Parts: sequence; C-alpha cells; structure tokens
Amino acid sequence: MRYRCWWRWRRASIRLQPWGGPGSIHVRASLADQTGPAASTTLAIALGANLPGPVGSPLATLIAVRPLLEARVLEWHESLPPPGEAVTLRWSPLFETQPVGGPPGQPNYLNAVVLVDGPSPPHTTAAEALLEQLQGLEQHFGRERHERWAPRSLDLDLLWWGDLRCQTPRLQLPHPLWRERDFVLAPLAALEANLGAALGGVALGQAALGPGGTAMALTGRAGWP
Ligand code: PH2
Ligand code: MG
Ligand code: MG
Repeated sequence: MRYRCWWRWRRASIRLQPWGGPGSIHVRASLADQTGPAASTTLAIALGANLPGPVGSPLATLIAVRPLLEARVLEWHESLPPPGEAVTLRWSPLFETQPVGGPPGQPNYLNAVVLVDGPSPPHTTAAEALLEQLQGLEQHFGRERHERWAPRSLDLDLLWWGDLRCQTPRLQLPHPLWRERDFVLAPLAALEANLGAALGGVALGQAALGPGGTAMALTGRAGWP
C-alpha cells in the first residue's frame, strides 16, 4: 500500500471567508491548505462528548478522561525514540456547543482541546500509535460506532502534529475539517491568543465566542479548572 506522507515546510496562504450573523466569523479554508497553526512540533487533540457513558454524563466523562489522556500522552511520548524533552499539556476550557451534522434532536456537545507542546519531530508511525491510545480511551468510555457523526459518549480526534501531513487508511493529518468547526476553533482560540493571526488575522475568539457563535465556554470547576 502506498502512503502519502510528507513534511510541509512552507505555510501557504489561507482563504478566509466571513460568514454568518453579526459577531460571528466562520473560518473556511481551502481543503488543499489545512496545516496546523504552529510551525512547531505541537500536537493537538480535540475532545467531544454528547451522550452519557459508563461513568455518567458527558461532563463526568470528560473530567474522568482528562488525567487518563494526560498519562497516555506522556507514556506514548516516553516510548518514542530517541528519548526527548518532557512534553507539557495545555488544556482549553470546556465549551458547550451545538451539534454539527448527525441526526436531529441530539443533545448539545461538550468540547475541549488539549495542546501538547514539545514532542519529538512528527512521525506517521508514532501518530498512529497515539491514535490507538485515543481509540482505547474512547472504548473505555463506552464509545459505540454507528453512522458518521452519530452522537457519542467520547470522541478523541488527533487534529495535527506540527506540519506532518499524512493520509493513511487509519489517519488523516491535519484533520481535514478542523478549521471549519466552531467546536474546535473556540477552544483553540481560548488557548492561543495569536491563533487568529496564524490563520490570517481573524479574531477567532470573537468568531466562536461572540454573539452568534455556536460555542459557549463553561466556567472552571473541580476536575476541569
Ligand atoms: N463531532 C462530530 C460531529 N459533530 N458537533 C459538535 N458540536 N461537537 C463535536 O465534537 C462534533 C459535532 C463528529 O466527530
Ligand atoms: Mg470527531
Ligand atoms: Mg473521532
């Protein structure tokens, strides 16, 4: 089987198109231009849940998975040759978001992202090993696979890892849709004040968080400060 994976050294321009109601700016990018915002090895993971699972509500699930995900990421990184510097994790606040796609009438989601700073240079095999860890956690928290965009008890998506571009049967990086989703952009904007600049000068915080946006930040709480 032939895999198409390559490094991207150049950041191409991004096509931005304001769209939506007042105060709402939705970022659209050409599908040929889906590189992550940081010209670094930073890795991004999106979390989402809108169904109860074995530990309870989506909120209970996300609070329970957070330390487990952190531990798995650290273990995964330690297992990569050669041993590198320690990584640090930056967690976004939780956001309540309206479901995008899927059947009508499903509950709102809770979403967040975590940025992993300082991992080794990106590598497809290692990315697939991390994906396996993420899928193991999804299963642990009761994930059942139905039709595309069906409601779920836990979804953990790898969004990007530096400038790694890869398309294997199991994994596409960067995630092809991340720039189009308020439920990803709003948590990212909460972590990366200059994300808008990286994406071409648009204030993403305003986009997803302002009036007309579809994501609402929750206040900090025990287990998710
Ligand atoms: N995930 C989906 C489909 N739709 N909508 C929201 N608000 N949040 C999600 O995490 C989400 C979604 C497929 O993974
Ligand atoms: Mg997803
Ligand atoms: Mg997924």
